[in-house]
Amino acid sequence: MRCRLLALAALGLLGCGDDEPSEVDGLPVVEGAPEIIVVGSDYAFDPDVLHLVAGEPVNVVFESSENLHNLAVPDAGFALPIIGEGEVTRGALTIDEPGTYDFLCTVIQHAEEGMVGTVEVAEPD
Ligand SMILES: [Cu+2]
Repeated sequence: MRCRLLALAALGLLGCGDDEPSEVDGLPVVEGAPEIIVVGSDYAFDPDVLHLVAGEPVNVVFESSENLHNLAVPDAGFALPIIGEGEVTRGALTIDEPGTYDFLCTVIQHAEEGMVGTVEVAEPD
């Protein structure tokens, strides 16, 4: 796609198209850990079940496809920043105890509207 605002884009004033989400500083990531990509929208997560192995980090990559959202696992002390449409943020999530954990969007009323999911943490082999 051609971009008529290339000069402005080059100055960093405007994005050029919407092919690449813009990165927002998140949490530290673990080099080489598997990635789980989760997309937040009004008002759902896709996927809404994340599979981890106890003690093994995954890099959670969270994108917003519309409006302001984040992804938090309160019982793991994990919360990515709230991002806007077309943005992406990431951070490593490690949970040491096998079990089932809730994740949610912490923007007011979003969890109530359906932005909830489950982290399934399996026993290591
Ligand atoms: Cu939300």
